[in-house]
Amino acid sequence: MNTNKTYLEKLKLEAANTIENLLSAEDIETWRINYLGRKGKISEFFQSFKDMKSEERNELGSLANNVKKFLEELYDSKTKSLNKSDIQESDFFDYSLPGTPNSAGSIHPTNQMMQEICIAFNKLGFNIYEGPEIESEKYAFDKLNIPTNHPARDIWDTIWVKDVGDIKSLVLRPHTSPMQIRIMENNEPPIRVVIPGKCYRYEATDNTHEWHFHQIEGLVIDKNINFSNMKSTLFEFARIIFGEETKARFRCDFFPFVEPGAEMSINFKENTWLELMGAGMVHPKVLNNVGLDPNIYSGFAFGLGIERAAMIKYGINNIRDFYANDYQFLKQFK
Ligand code: FA5
Repeated sequence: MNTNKTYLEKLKLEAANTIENLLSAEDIETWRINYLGRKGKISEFFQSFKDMKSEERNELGSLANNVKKFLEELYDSKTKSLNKSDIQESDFFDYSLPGTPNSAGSIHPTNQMMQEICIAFNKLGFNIYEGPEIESEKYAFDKLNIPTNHPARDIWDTIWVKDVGDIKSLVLRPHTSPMQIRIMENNEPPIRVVIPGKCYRYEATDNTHEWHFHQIEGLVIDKNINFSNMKSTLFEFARIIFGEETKARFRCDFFPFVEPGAEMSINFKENTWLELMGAGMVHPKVLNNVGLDPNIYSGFAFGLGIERAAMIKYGINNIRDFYANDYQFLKQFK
């Protein structure tokens, strides 16, 4: 081995040139082992001293120590600059990468169901109306043949709105049926309408009951409308929404504003029946209350739960899922 100064200068130059082009931590470590490691070139150089005269050894030793120190400093500064550029690399934005799409919002499943039901009834010849969520007692109960102190008022656990200026007896509507009256007061038969909207009840929640939920009211008034017209319309609606094979059943029920009254349930999830709506032939007293002659006109009305329809359609067991704002639940309806 050449142990003279020239060799040492060459070694220093070669090491400095090599490290300059290294980019990875692994390559720099290999460089360190190669030049500064226990069996590296600087160590080898020191090993070769043992055969030298002491004068020459002192001189070259001092030179070799300087080179070693120089290479160690090179190594330190290269490692530091590599760490810095690592950070910069991770900060670097690659514009060629595919973007992450923004997660756009979507229509709430209740509103999707509401739209679907409105479209179905629209195809069956119904017009769509909307009405106020705060109602007067007159429309929510009195004109629907439910006078004050009538026990039937207990069916609708009502949330009363107090002290709105001078107007008393306002309620958050417990059902959409007040709109039957408003429509009949303002339109001549034939009438064929549906009215979707939000309802509020002062009642405990469970899997099929919420304290606020949505209904769609339906009303048909004309000459010669009978119970069969109602059944066939509602069966047809059920087939459109839930499929051709849908099983629906009618059972007697009581509502003061219809006679006879019924409830319609739909079969879902292997022999489970869920009540979807109340319905019936509009009561002659209600027709009288809006100035229609029950001897000329007849009609049917119904009020169906929109969340209940979605529960049946999508096999949802708990109505409270609709209001929990759980993203995992909601994103299924995108
Ligand atoms: C009524 O509200 C009547 N106005 C319906 C009606 C209209 C009958 C026209 C006759 C003629 P009921 O309280 O049963 O009836 O409610 C009707 C439907 O709304 C129920 O079948 C159910 O689908 C839904 N519903 C009622 N209460 C709740 C509740 N707390 N949470 C969720 N859905 C409900």
